Amino acid sequence: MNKIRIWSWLVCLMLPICYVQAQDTHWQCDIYSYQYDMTVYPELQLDGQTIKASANYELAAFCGEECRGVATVEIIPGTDKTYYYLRVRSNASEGETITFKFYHTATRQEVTLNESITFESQAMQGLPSEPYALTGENTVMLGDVNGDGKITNVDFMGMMNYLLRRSMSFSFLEAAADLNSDGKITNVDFMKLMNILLRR
Ligand SMILES: [Ca+2]
Ligand SMILES: [Ca+2]
Repeated sequence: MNKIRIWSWLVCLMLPICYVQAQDTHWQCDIYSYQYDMTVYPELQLDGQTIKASANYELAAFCGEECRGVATVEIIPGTDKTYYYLRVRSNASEGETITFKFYHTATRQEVTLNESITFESQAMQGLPSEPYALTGENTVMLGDVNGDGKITNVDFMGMMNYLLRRSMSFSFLEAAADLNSDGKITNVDFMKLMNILLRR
């Protein structure tokens, strides 16, 4: 009896957690609706530059318009290196065409990537050490942290205020501020932005 009670409690506790996790991502895939899966270790390359795997860029797999998997961001133990891990689902053991998109959390844009693969149950595309490149165009103008389509002194002040943790009058686009695409906003990005403005 006690065991049943403990399990009931655990289930009650777990349900809200599962619900919250499902809401955390832009796209969702009902993994229990599919019989087969394959694994992709993708790497996002925008305008020829590798983007560090992070929650700022959500990667997902599609068959037509149906989401077939959302990548998680994994960390290589003992390092600050991250990689995407994507389980792709299907109800056909092979043959479906799988395409990919990324969602940019700062600008809320969905962008379709250039590559597609053919689904094959239990297959693996790429490795954490040798990821499969998914290429596309960056929709963010790096340095344009207020998102008005130009790089001006307003962006410079915005960047400075962000680094000094001061408040500002516009919503700060973190992805546009990461000018060296290392997933962090630091003085290095600030110097890069300053160089862009000084070159004008
Ligand atoms: Ca701007
Ligand atoms: Ca950076």
